[in-house]
Amino acid sequence: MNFVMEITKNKTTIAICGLGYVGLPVALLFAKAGFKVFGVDRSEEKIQKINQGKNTIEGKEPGLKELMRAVHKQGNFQATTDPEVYGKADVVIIAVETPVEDETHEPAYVAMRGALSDIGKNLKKGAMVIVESTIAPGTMEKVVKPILEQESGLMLNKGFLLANCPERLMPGYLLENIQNYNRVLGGMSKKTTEIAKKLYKHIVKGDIEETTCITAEIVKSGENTYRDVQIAFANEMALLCEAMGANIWEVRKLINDCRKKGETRPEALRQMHFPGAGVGGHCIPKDSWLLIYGAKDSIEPKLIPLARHINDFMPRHTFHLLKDAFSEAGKTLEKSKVVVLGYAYAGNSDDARNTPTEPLLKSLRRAGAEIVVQDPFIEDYKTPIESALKGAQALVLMADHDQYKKLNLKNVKKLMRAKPIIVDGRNVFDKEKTQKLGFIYKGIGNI
Ligand code: SAJ
Repeated sequence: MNFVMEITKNKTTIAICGLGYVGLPVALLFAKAGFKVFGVDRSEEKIQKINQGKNTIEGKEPGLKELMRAVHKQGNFQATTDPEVYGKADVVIIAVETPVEDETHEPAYVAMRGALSDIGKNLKKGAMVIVESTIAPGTMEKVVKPILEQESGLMLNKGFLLANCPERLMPGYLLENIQNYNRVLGGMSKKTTEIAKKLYKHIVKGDIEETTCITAEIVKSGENTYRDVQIAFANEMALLCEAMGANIWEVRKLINDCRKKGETRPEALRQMHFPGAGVGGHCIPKDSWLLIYGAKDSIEPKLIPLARHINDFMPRHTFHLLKDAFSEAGKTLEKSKVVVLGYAYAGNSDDARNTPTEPLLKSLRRAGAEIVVQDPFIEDYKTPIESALKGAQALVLMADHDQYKKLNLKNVKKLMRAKPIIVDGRNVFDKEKTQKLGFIYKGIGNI
């Protein structure tokens, strides 16, 4: 079997399955490097825009528009909805979404299974398939391999090669991340890993760390689980500080400073993360569930699901702080105007996937508040901040956009009703200063 052993620009054809915030930049970088690249996506509208050289990724992505234009000029990248192009590819890279079910937290592989079926049906003998999507450990063995074998009639490592090279992208830094971050690469055979490494070396300047498939799957979901658990620790410390009358931000600084001087063992350092009004985004809330799903028949982890519940509790806790502030002000939440600053899941982002603001809004609606959401990055919520705040009894800060950090609180107070309330979900305002101005201030971990 003549496998795709030689990765050469003028010979190797690449097909990218899924032209989202992962697949499109990867396709463009391989095309820029000189490969013939096909991009496959289900959205006809997206395909048309891409084939006109238009960037379809939302938000500020340094260099992406220029790369799009350059590749469009080169003419070696074609987008299509037609899965038959997989039959022309020596390498197929899968970059489709892998969400988890809301209730069961099990992987929802609808897009992945559809992609694998399309690819399998058209797969060229001797081709290599690489999965970049974040998947539960064991998915390559139990889902990817069987579907490809069944649909293609080829056997793994006899008729096609298979590898996992998880993406490590952050919206806003896509091209920088792909080119500079280290990558973990796990092939289903040593040979596959070697060949795939040669391919990625054309677009990745960072280290490409070779390992097994299962290890690559665990590393990707594990590195985000690590972050979720760290954030949960910071959140629980914030709740403890509220209960004991301390300021989490002073506590956090003093803890993180505890070994800075002269410590040579990084593992001895403390790096408490930031407590806040919740954990949103496209990966942190789901990757923990993907990780533990991989071992669901063997063990039931305790810490990781608990960390998820602590982080998911924080929007509710933010609502509790608001209720406490209303009692202190002697006002009722019902029918009072409450302004929520920030719908995006993170500061200076226009991404609202799994935003913690949504569960907060649910609590506010249930309490009968008159709600105004303001967010300079989100189309539906671009109300000018002054008109949003006019006549408000309370503001709840949920995303630390730069615009909110520049707010003149003296003016804010003039706009709001008597005994104005600030609930600070991201430590943007100074508690003492806001209290001096006459606000009732409640910050996460600093009340
Ligand atoms: N958050 C906290 N406290 C923290 C850090 C984050 O409450 O200390 C909250 C944020 O407000 C947000 C959510 O968690 O709601 C996620 O924030 P994030 O900074 O983790 O941003 P993401 O979701 O874009 O995570 C990505 C991840 N990158 C990849 O999956 C390739 C993650 O691994 C990175 O560590 C993270 O970016 C990053 O460093 O910014």
